[in-house]
Amino acid sequence: MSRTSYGYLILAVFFLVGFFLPGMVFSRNKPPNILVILTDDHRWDALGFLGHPFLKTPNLDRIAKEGIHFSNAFVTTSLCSPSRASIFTGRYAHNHRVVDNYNPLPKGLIYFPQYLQKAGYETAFIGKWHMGGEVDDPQPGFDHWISFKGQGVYFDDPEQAKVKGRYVPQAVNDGYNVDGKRRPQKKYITDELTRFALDWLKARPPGEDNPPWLLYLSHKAVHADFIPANRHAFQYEKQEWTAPQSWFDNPSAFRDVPMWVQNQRNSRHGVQFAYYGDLDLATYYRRYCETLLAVDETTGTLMDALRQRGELDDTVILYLGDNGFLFGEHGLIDKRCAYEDSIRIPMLMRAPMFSKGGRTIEQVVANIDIAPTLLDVAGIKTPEQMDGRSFLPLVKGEPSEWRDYLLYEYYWERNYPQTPTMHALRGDRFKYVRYHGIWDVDELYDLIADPKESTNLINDPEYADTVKQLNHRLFEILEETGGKSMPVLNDHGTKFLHRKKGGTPAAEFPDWFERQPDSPRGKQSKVKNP
Ligand SMILES: [Ca+2]
Repeated sequence: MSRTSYGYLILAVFFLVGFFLPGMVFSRNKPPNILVILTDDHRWDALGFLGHPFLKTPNLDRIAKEGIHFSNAFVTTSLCSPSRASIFTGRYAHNHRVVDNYNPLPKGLIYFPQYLQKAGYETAFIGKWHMGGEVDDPQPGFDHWISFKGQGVYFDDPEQAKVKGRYVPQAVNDGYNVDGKRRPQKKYITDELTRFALDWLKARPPGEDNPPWLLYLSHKAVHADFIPANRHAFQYEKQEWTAPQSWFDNPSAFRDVPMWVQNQRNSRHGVQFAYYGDLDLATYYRRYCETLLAVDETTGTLMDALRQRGELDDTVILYLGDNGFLFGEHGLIDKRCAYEDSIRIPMLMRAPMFSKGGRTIEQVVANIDIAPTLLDVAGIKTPEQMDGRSFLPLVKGEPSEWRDYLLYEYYWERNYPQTPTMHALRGDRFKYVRYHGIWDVDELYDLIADPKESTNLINDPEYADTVKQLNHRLFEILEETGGKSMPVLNDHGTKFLHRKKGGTPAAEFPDWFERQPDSPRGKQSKVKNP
């Protein structure tokens, strides 16, 4: 070979390496795509594979079968906006300061998709944002944006629905904000949001050389008022539902129930005056399950689309709820409190590149861990300001020390004055709840012996040391995470402070709050605080 020929060969090799190698190296190191499906108020136990008496969720069951079920997944604040803010920022509510569903978003929040974007991911947000009141403008971290104001509506025209709902605060019917432009809502919302998600995927041809993507699909479903797709309406009409037992039905089965809980029974968030109406909880629960069916179906549609694109096994799918929902437990409805059905969420992950399927992870994981985990999936270190931690090592089955207790917090809202400010610790066995600014009974439960939280051990001498230790641990975690300064926001929105006339009267103080007066003191004693 002549010198010139060698020269051409070397040039050709350089050309090939220069032209193709970066692409090839990129494809070998290409991190997985990420599909997040968030539902609103989906209870942890509204899943077919957990043995639900009538609800069928074959597609969610499939994620569990081919992936991982997190059987102890929780939120750190059980309310839409604060929980969403924790998911996006990886921070506790006392740090991100989004503590109600009304006030404007604090400046300077950093959302985890911003880091993914910087790392080369293409990102899309589709669905319910619901932070900062009625904000639906494009937010940082997303190349593509479709959202709606506040809670949104299931149908643009309520007459399209077979099931009719009641008025829901903040239900604004103003169509979609699509990358800054208003577009009308045309279909049932769960179907339409899924269609938007499929359209976005369609515009990104699958392929090794294309950037990885994050698709964050955030459903309006299954938030109250529950309005199923017409094809699912009344499907569960004949199903039996048994109301959970509360202290009111069987006082002897409960011990030391806080007065605020007894009082909330007769309030907008209690079974006696639920949403100020005459709500039949059995019917309400059936509608809830029917509304979930479209979420399950469309999750299947998305998984099928990924399979057809050849991307299913290159994509991490994370399905989760933003908080739980009470259907009569403790005499309450809705959320906010620290009881299990309020704070526990469904969480499923399909990640075949990291783990085999059919596993259950029992460690206590939370919404604040989502951002660190998804960044870890993309090979990005957890940013310093985040309070949560990546549970990817648990997914990979790597030995990993995990947290002993998760901090829960809820800050009193003037709009819903029946639920007090509270901090709680949730561990594998014990839950300790400390109320703030209210003259009432704290709580301690042994969740292994008493999963329904009926026997409050807070005043049990046998558990006095446990209470003391957990109180100490609570303040340690508050100190470590900057949680000793509480957010106070401006008053905003309607005050739902009413009680039902002729309903359950105010609760009485427990006997153990009563004591004898001090014995009279001698003349020498000084009265410091007369
Ligand atoms: Ca919610």
